[in-house]
Amino acid sequence: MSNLETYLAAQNAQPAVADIITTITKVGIQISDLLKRGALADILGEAGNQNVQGEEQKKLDVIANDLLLDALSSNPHCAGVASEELDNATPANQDGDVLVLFDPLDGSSNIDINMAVGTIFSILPYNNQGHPATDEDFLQKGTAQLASGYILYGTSTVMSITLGNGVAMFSLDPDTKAFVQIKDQVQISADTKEYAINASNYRYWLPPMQRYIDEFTAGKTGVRGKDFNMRWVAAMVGDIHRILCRGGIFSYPFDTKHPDKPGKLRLMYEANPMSLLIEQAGGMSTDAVNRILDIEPTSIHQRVPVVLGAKNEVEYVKKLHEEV
Ligand code: AFP
Repeated sequence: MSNLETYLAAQNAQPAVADIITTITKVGIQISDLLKRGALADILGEAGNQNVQGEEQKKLDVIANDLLLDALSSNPHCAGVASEELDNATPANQDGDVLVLFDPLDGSSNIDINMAVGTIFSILPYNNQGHPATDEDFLQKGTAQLASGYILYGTSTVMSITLGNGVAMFSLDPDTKAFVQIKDQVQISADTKEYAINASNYRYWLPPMQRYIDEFTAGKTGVRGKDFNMRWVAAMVGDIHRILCRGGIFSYPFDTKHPDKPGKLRLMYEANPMSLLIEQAGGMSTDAVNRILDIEPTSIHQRVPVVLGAKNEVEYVKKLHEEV
């Protein structure tokens, strides 16, 4: 099995993209080691402050964010970083060729209960060399991404990446600290019997989404004529990894719970990088109607509804929403 470096070389990855991914994996190994020690490394619990989204930060949110920020800022290819945890983008080397966006620790509520969490990243071209990067430089559509991926800290540490030519999966060898390739050209089936959604929000959803899930729960006795299974990791990284491994559909749909927020997930740190992976694996990703990767961002912390995974299911959700 080849390792990450061999894969990046075989893909003819741009030097900047390859170097940035390597930097991110080095931090991923540090985070993975910290998580393994858990309470013994004093990384559990609250940090005692809120992030820009008004969410309580966990100690590990802050640690992971600082590790990534430090490592990427000193990478000469990196012109700037934007993090889910920081109010504004941080400029780095103004002659750098790429911008990096990340959710340092996705699924923070899982940290203290020893469940799966992850790091999500997205790499964009930098088009404003010679000037310090600003928030505006990051406002590029998902289609502009040069690469995206995630590192999942689960029972083992795995990483999925795409450079726009399919999805490859790697597993961290804890002895050699190398990411070893375990899958190439990952593909998602167009149909599925498994769905992921936080159904406690049912009453806040739009009628088409309520109807869609009603059809699932009716199982064999309903219009779909088959039984479905439900899984929810509460860390998007975990749900997307499951879908890349065995298929499925995931949604954090539009809801009226917080009228000022059209969805829970962040376009730039979660929806775009995951949508690129899902599309590259033959799946589909929408906000229920529109392709996520075509959304023109208006702010770096923008939120969007998300419906992604098995192509035929995502098409069906779109049809239900368009019929209304
Ligand atoms: P954090 O970004 O606070 O870690 O939240 C994780 C997440 O954005 C996403 O990874 C999950 O799918 C979703 O939230 C879980 O949301 P619920 O708390 O509503 O289950």
